[in-house]
Amino acid sequence: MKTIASTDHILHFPKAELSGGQLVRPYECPERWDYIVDALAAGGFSPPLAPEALDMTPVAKVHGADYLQFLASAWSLWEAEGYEGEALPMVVAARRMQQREPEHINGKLGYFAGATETAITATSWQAAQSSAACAQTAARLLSAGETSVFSLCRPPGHHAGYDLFGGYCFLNNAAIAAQQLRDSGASRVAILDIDFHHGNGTQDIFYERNDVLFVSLHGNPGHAFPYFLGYADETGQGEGEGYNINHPMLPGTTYGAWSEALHDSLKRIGEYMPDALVVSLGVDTFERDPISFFKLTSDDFTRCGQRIGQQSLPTLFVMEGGYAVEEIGINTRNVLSGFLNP
Ligand code: 5XA
Ligand code: ZN
Repeated sequence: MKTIASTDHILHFPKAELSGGQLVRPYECPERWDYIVDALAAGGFSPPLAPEALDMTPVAKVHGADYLQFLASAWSLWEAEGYEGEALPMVVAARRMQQREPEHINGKLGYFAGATETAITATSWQAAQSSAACAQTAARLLSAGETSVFSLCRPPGHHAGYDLFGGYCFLNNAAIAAQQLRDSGASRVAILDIDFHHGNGTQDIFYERNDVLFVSLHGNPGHAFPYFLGYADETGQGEGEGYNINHPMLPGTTYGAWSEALHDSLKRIGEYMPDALVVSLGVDTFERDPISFFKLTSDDFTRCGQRIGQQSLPTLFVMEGGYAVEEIGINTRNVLSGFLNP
């Protein structure tokens, strides 16, 4: 299995994340990438390949033009105000307020924010584009005949909606990969999101489409980020009705219950008969993850990978979350090794 990764990931490393009422060192930190690269090398995986240049065509099909313009210009607008810190949203476009993009950067940040913990730095946009390029290159390889590819994306993507950033995400890498696969001839693409957090951005992007099936296993939004999306009764809309499936689960969920949801998800994916599967791979379901509440063990990740491998579908893994940094490498490798040895 080839890995696509960009050293540009280091360009996104905010000093601060707003968490628990404090500015803390971000959980989503560059060492996560290093631990994964090292674990893959130790496991005999081939060295990562750099991505090709990002083609914005599929990006512009899953994100709004105003949003992309905001991401590209946010830092210079912030800097022009003379602010010394990193760009953080401090307001939200709440219920019964205007959904209209303001001119001032503080207004723009609030308008496009899906959450307030995620800072934008001078080089975040470059890192986000390179991360998306990894997913796109991996999708191209899959279309060209590779049976599986791992896209080591950082920053992650599954909370990035059509016109929303947050949850450490700017561009939705999995959605861009799925769109790239569609544009390269796949009739149907399934996205299986096994990150602890609901992939609200991915759901948002494909909610009214039936050419991309979205299935997510995640912490119940009544108890877990992103809090406002991810319930089981969100099933899609219009042509997309029946093509959005959520499996929210409660605190303390272990592999037994989780794997039943995985089994159901893969059954539905099998019935959909996709030409390709994109897996939003987060390992923050791990029992010692600092910001999550599922109880999967490192061995469970191998079982999970094996179960996905049994589908025998062309599969693209896109890295999402996982914050038990010292174990992120082994847990990620276990999923990929399990997949290769189903
Ligand atoms: O999958 N998403 C994450 O791991 C980010 C959660 C951000 C919580 N503030
Ligand atoms: Zn997550």
